[in-house]
Amino acid sequence: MKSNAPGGKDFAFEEGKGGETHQHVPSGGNHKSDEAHLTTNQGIRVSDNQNSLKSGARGPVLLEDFALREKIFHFDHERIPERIVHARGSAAHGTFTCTKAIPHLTRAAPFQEKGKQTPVFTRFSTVAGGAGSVDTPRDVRGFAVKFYTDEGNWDLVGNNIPVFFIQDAIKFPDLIHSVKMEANKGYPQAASAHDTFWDFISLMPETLHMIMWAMSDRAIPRSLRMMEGFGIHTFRLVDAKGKSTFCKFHWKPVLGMQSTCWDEAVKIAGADPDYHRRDLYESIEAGSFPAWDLGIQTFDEEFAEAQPYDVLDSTKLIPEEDIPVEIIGRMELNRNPDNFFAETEQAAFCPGNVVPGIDFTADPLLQGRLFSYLDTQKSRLGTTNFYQIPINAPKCPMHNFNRDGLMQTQVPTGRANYEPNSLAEAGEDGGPRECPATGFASYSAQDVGSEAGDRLRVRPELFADHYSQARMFFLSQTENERAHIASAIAFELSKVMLEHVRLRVLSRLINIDDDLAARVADALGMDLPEAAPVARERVEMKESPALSIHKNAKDTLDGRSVAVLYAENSAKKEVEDVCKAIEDAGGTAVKVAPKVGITPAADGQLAGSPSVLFDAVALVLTEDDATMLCKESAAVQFVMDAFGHLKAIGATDGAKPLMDRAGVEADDGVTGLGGDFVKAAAKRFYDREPKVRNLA
Ligand code: HDE
Repeated sequence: MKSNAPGGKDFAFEEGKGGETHQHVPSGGNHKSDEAHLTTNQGIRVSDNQNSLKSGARGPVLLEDFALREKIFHFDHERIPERIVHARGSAAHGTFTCTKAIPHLTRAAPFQEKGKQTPVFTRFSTVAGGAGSVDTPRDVRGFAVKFYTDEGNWDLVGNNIPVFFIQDAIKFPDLIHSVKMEANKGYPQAASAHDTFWDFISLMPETLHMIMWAMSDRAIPRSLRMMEGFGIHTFRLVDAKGKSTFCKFHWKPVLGMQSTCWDEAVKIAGADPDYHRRDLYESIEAGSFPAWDLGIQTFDEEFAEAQPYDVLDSTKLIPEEDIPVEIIGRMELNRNPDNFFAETEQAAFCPGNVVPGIDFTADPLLQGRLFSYLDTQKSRLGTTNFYQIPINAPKCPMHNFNRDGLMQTQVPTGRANYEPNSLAEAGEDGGPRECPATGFASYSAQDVGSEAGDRLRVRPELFADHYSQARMFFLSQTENERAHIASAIAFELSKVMLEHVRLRVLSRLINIDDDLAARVADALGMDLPEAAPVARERVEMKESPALSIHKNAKDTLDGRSVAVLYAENSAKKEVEDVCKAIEDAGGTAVKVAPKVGITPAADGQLAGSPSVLFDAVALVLTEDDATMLCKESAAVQFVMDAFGHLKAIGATDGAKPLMDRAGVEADDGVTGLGGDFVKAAAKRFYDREPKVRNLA
């Protein structure tokens, strides 16, 4: 009998009973506990989970089969609407530990004592793609943290870029409509390189600062563990006496920042669409817990008033060189969700969830978000009771008189469902009661520069400066990083079929930097148009080295993985030695060979393990094997890509034919297999870039 089940048993037929008309009782009742019994949702034990109930062996299926009906009915309704943005995401549980108490700034529970721990749940996401899209498109990444504090849930719902595209929430639906797949075509998926996005961008110059970031390497991170996070808006910290301090939140990755090359990101999308999700999951399973330091930039009204930008404008940042980031804690993600749907998918983040000690400002983007997230959860999760889903429920006591509603899972007892009441059943004082002394009290003063006034649909004056910070960002990058921005814009615009849109973008780029505009125009083969008129003159801002990834890169093998390519004739010891050296230096060695079953056994087969999935490669090959692999395109591409993506290549002498075939040229990143290689593997070789890419 043909087998289709683990252990060689075919569950659809009962063996030894000689005929398909018999009902089958699977696995022979050897389960002891009640939990082992498969039941319906009503708790009725299921006798056969392989065959529906039929009238005769070949007869019609009977409608009375409630086990079948229930199973299919439930399956049919398994999906819920995906998030309108940030649909594709990966999350983990963890702990936030306060490393520097700041009670002088805020009474927020997580920051009261050094060493204080607060559980968190953190979800990372791409923005534009659907839930099933790939992990590595050019896109902003969401960075949302739910702190289950002693005084309620605080959601810090940020991104990996410190500024946003728009200044006012009223433009958000327009922005998202423009970037999502085009309304008539249903494509492109998870890509900003198309007409409608750039049409919108070119008509809305306030987007240009963030465009510089989105076209930079920030938007193609190597790993979720290697990117920064930002709360973006200016928030308020409020101390126990009610004193308020403005605050911007920052997350700094302990592994350092790192990005991929664009060509690499594109290839990863095919080789492993789950690249970031897998990396997050596997690192936690391996006990190598991703971590970020939480930092704050704090300032007062006097500072705010003195800046050439408005601190309530989410398209502007505060340079770290002006207000240094003060580290106050560390978040470690140390537990994967048990169930993706129940936790990651149902997690409902709301920027409106703040706790005593944290408050909002009048940033018009933030204010709009306060409505949107609550509203969207109702649409996604179907009920106002979504806060009762375990991942969303606070871990501190929660009592109120909100009642009933769809999918109510709590069973409040007694008659007292209003406040005040004087029924003894609800506690001696008829509680729960409001708590003026310790409850959340909104900060009462106005924000800097804002005054009660006429009802106007206008923006503050400084919001009209769209170019100063875009220029500051561009000029703060290294030469290579600037070239990446120019090529990314040229690439995106090359996918824009409307010439007038391309021209309009170019006319705006001139206002950021002449050289940038000229490079993009040249890459497109277009003439530069006149500069677009500006709403407000640019001011020259100092460069901010903190904005560059390359200037702040950390050379480390921590969290990085190195492929060791070998073949049938490779010396086993050489393979094992290089793997050990990599592991000793804190990296992960992954053995790759044309055949997985050779000795030592490989972790991955060459064709399915391209070098784009690794941070560096070691080639442990004999000359014969290397010559044989010259005829294997996967092997040639493996080496060519490692070189083209600026990775270290450590090689035996025998690997030379393959390296020659792949066009590898000597440089500091091309080494033997000793200590030099392990050192080189901890970084990328940007000096090599002009050899493999046009940086003009
Ligand atoms: Fe969001 N955003 N957003 N956003 N956003 C959502 O809420 C919205 C904005 C961000 O992992 C939605 O639960 C508006 C800025 C993240 O579940 C929705 C505006 C920042 C996530 C929504 C913004 C973000 C979302 C969709 C302009 C960075 C994923 C699903 C006023 C500070 C959270 C959902 C997760 C998700 C609305 C702008 C970050 C529709 C109206 C600025 C990380 O409510």
